[in-house]
Parts: sequence; structure tokens; C-alpha cells
Amino acid sequence: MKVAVVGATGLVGTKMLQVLTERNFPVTELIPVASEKSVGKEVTFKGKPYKVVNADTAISMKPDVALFSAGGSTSLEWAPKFAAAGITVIDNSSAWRMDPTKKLVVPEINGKTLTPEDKIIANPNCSTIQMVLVLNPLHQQYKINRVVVSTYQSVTGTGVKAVNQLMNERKGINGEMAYPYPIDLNVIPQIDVFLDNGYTKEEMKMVKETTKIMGDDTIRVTATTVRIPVIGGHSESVNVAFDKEFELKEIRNILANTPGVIVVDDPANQKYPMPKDAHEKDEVFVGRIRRDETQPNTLNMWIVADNLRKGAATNAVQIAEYLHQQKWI
Ligand code: 2RA
Repeated sequence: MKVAVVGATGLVGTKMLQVLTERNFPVTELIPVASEKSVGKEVTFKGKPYKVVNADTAISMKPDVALFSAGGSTSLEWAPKFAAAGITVIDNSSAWRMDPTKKLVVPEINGKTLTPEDKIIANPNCSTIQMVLVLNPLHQQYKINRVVVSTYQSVTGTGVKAVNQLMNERKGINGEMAYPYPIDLNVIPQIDVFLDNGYTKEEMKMVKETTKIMGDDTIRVTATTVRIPVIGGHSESVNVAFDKEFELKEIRNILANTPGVIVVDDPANQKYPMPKDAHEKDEVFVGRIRRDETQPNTLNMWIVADNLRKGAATNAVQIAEYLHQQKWI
């Protein structure tokens, strides 16, 4: 299968190439696509060099599927052109996520809603994916009423410029800033831009994408998203109020049997998920599972995942795998 990766030289694009290789996705030809300044550069995939091309050239090469991770404006401009040429687009930007005509997909949750007619498929936001993967099986059992989430997000979510900012600050080098403030030895309670309601765009992504993916707009979500000086993955403190009563043992059991979720919850031995351990893993890790003792039917959890993997590249490749299994690409 001919696979185009649009934004192939970025952090997520590079991870997509790695995940396609690891999962042995049947790529017969890779078409790396990037902005004009990267055209002509070489990208190595499965030991073979491939020349970076622009989006126009990529369309003329007729890929079967295109994985996009090149930002919202590139997706808005180019995804429809790829789709019009019959190429299925899996888009990691926020451009199409809330478009009612587009599916927002976490394969384990709503992959089955896809049809061969879906030519632009949206990949959700990283902090949303790891949360819904844990919430969904609990919602099936106990019906979620309200979620309060606070995130502790890795600088890799911003991109290579932010990783460089953190590393430069550690070495005492004055370099380019990705954030308006130092990130090392600091915490920044702002991810993406502020909206009129006082929340950030990242916070509202968690609110809106959760109900769209889980297909239930009665679930109330409120979020505070925070950038921390970490590289391995995003962490989340999640408080969930259910309609029905639960037993902690049952919750652990459900999560332990959820594909893609690993329970790490052994306080007696100081075992809980951490970004250092989630780094380079495709699974979502959950621990610190305990009752919120201030009100009935309410649970606290700590959820960690590598945001570049299940939060971005792995989820996109899993969507492609599903389409391939259905023989739609
Ligand atoms: C972040 N959620 O971590 C974003 C990346 N999509 O900044």
C-alpha cells in the first residue's frame, strides 16, 4: 500500500514512520510530504531513503492513504484535495474534529462507526484519547455523569521547538522560546490559546471531543490543562461521578480487561503510572484508583500515556489498520 505521511519531518510525523514500521503496516511505498523548505530532504523508512515531496506531487503519486500531522491550516487546505483524489486522509490536527460530517475516532471505542465513504477521518487530541480509553468501559457499566480533569502535559505535545526550549534551559543556553515563559523548573497553566469563556482551546477540546467520541452528550466534562517540564507523556488527574454505584474491585477488573489499558495500581509498593514508564509505549496506564470520599459514586484516577504514540501516531495508524482490515484502503 502507498502511504503518504504529511508532516513527515515533525515530531508526530517521525513517530508515525516509527509506528508504521513497528506494527508492520503493509507499506510498499512511502511518500513523505512536508513544507517547501523540506522538499528534497531525505527520510529513512525501513532502511530505505525516500525524498520529501510537496503535497501536490504527493497527490499525483496516488497514495492509498495519507496520515496528516502538519497543523490545522495545512489540513484545511489539503485534506479535501487528497480526499477529492480518492485518497483517505487520517488527520491529526484539530481542523476536522468537531465537523459534524467527520468521524472523530479512537478505534477501540467508535472504530465500527467508520464506513468506506469516510474520506477524511479525524484523530482526536492526545489528552482526550488517553482519558476516553479509560472512561469508555466505565461509562458502559456505570454511566458517567460528570468528569473533572486536570492535565500535566509533556512539552512534546507542542513540538520540537518546545523540547529544545526545555533542553536549552537545562543547559543554561539562551535559545528560541516555544512558550511565553521558561518551562524548566516551572509549570504553565495554559495550553493553546485562551477562548472567550476563560478556558483554553486545549481544555475545550477535552470537553467537546469526549462527548463526540463516546457518543453521549449528557456527559459533563470540565478541564484544566497544564504544561509541565516533562518529555515522556501526558498525565491526568481524573475525577469521575457515575450515576450507578460501583465497587473498586470491579473498576480495576474492567480496566484490566480493557484492550490498550494497563492498570498499575499498587500503592503499598509505590507503584503507579509515570511518564518515564509510559514513554515509547502504545498503551494507556491507569493507577491511583480510589473512591472520592466526598460524594457518592465518584472515583479518582491517574492516567498516563505517551502523547506522541496512543495520543497521536499509534491511534492514527490503528485507524489505518482498521480501514485496511475492512479492505477499504
Ligand atoms: C499538546 N494536545 O499537548 C496538544 C498536542 N496536540 O499541546
